[in-house]
Amino acid sequence: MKQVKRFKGSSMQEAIQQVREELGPEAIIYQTRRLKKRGFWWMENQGGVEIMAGVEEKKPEFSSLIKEAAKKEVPFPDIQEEIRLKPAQKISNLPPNLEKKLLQRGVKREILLEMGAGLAAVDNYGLIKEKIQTKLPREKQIHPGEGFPRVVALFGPTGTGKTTAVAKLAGNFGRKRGLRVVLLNQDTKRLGAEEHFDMLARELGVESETIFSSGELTRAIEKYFDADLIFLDTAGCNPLQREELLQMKTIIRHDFIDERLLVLSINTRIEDLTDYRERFGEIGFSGFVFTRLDETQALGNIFNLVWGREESLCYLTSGQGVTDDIQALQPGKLVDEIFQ
Ligand SMILES: Nc1nc2c(ncn2[C@@H]2O[C@H](COP(=O)(O)OP(=O)(O)OP(=O)(O)O)[C@@H](O)[C@H]2O)c(=O)[nH]1
Ligand SMILES: [Mg+2]
Repeated sequence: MKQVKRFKGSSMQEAIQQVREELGPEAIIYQTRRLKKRGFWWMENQGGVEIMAGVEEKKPEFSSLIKEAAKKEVPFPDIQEEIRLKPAQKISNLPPNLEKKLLQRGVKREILLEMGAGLAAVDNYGLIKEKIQTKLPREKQIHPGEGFPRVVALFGPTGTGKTTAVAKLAGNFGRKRGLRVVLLNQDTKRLGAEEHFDMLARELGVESETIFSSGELTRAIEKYFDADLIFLDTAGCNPLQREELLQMKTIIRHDFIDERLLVLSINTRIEDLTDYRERFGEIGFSGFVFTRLDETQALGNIFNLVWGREESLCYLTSGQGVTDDIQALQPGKLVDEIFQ
């Protein structure tokens, strides 16, 4: 350890000798300095020397450290035990196992808090399920018009499965239930969209038409006034482009449209999904179609998007097939699925 010593009035030789007497013959002199005589005579500073000296601490040899360590048996910490003993970082009032499952399925923390808020400590799983269900949309189907066709438009970001969902709905109401269904297509933007649409309609055995303006939409709806259902497929819309959103609004807000369904692919980042919901919300919609349920475990995104909201229609698709894999959301089943 180094230390600095001052020797007033001493010569350098005297001071070094004194250091060696104090610290022993192995003392190392690191630095020396002569102190100048300064100040007035009554001040004590009479010059001298300042020495920085010290004795090197002997470090034990590395090999002896190892030998020493080998003598002591120090067990590794039991990590599993630590994890188990860590205080549970619970977020909500929900039972810990259920909360863990919901988190794993992607339910957001704020929704968990709300889910837990209405629960009592004595609630069993049955009661919890019932309470959660009340905040989800009730099972509701698109119903055909009476005397007039019911017009249902699907819209949303590009590639989310709008055309596929329109075909699935047409297949369900047309071929399966024997209703008169007409398909309208507003997508003239994407290459081959019209041909693809016509081909789907032929395959499903329903009439179809492409429209280029809201005036044409009016005329088409009037033309098929005796149909039960008209499904309108729209071009993919980037909600971050204000212009595109406004153009979509002029079509979607058409007076003759009864239901406006926002089509979202459920395996999208929840931040983007929430953002889309808000941006397309400016246009206004009455329900959702969530697609690609077959490609994700993150059913929690459905909870995140519909929890406590008013839109009541909600369809789920789970495959590329055009005639199957679409059903109305059944809140009981969704909760069962997520509780499993
Ligand atoms: N796995 C799976 N694939 C789907 C589902 N729905 C649609 N797809 C597929 O997603 C792709 C895009 O589907 P489209 O129906 O063309 O999507 P879109 O929203 O009409 O696309 P744009 O008109 O270009 O905006 C196709 O390959 C579909 O087969 C689904 O529920 N599950
Ligand atoms: Mg399409």
